[in-house]
Amino acid sequence: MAPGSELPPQALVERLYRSLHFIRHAEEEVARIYPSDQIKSPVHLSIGQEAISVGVCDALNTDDVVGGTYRGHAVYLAKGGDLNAMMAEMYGKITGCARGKGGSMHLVGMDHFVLGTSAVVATTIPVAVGYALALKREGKGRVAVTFFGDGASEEGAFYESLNFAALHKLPILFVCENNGFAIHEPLSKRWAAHDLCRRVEGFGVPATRVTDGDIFAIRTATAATAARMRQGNGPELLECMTYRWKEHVGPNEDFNQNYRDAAEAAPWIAGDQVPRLAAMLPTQLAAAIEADSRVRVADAVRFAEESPFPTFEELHTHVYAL
Ligand SMILES: Cc1ncc(C[n+]2csc(CCOP(=O)(O)OP(=O)(O)O)c2C)c(N)n1
Repeated sequence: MAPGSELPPQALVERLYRSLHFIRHAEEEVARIYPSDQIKSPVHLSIGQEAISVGVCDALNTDDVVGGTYRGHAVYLAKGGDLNAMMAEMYGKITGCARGKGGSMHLVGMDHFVLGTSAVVATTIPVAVGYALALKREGKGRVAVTFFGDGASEEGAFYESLNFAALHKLPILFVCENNGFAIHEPLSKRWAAHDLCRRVEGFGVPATRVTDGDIFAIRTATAATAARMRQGNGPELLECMTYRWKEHVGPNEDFNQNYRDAAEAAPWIAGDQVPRLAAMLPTQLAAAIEADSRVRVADAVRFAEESPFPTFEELHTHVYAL
């Protein structure tokens, strides 16, 4: 928030904090449980990046559509995806959102308009663009949002999607979660030109950058862009600078891996939106929200533990859609 700007209303802070804390705590529990080998799939944690999903999804309508990536826990939950089904999916249980066949990287929740996610970088971008085409034809003013990383923005599928969406004025918001790394490769070794927004504007797609992870700025930018898209103005891009706190895949820190160091993370940790929002709320209210998250996450872990594995016959079901 700009200095001197008005404090946001408490109801908004409360809603954002409820979602942020819930997602942070759910992923911290995933990280804690992971070494026990009960979670049967690799996990790409969003810890440190959650404010993007929460800020964007809070500005959307319930029936707007979002698509994410293998680092998709935060988007899935921020849009209202069911934590029980997500946790069970990671445990490989039949009650999982993909019937235990997809794991952490293949979350789906169409009850809440969450498109399926995928392990293959950038592949979900054109899928969301296709959905945006359907929404435009439907004509009810709904919008689609596709979340992806800076690495995905290097793929041809991204540029083809931008061009197609711009040409057909599709109601899709491209949200780049720019955490500066594709696995261990920093942007400095990958991009000749560092201004993603300018590159995207060359396709006729207006672009906005949020540099500091401010959840209110992300939400405000999304609300403005969604309003323009609902009026038929075509796609836009939001580039959110952010930082991944954990290793690329797995529950640990990796500042000893010689590709980045903890000093780089320090300003992002200092600007963490979770304690920032907690400090804006009355202490008792923040504590009640945190207690509620803990109960919901503990319930989901129990649900996953107690659910059965798929039977052998399940191997042959839901493999192809005919
Ligand atoms: C098409 C494709 N190429 C390469 C990979 C291997 N790979 C997995 S994650 C990843 C990095 C992607 O980085 P980014 O898009 O910035 O997302 P982040 O992991 O930082 O969220 C790569 C190269 C893949 N899964 N799919």
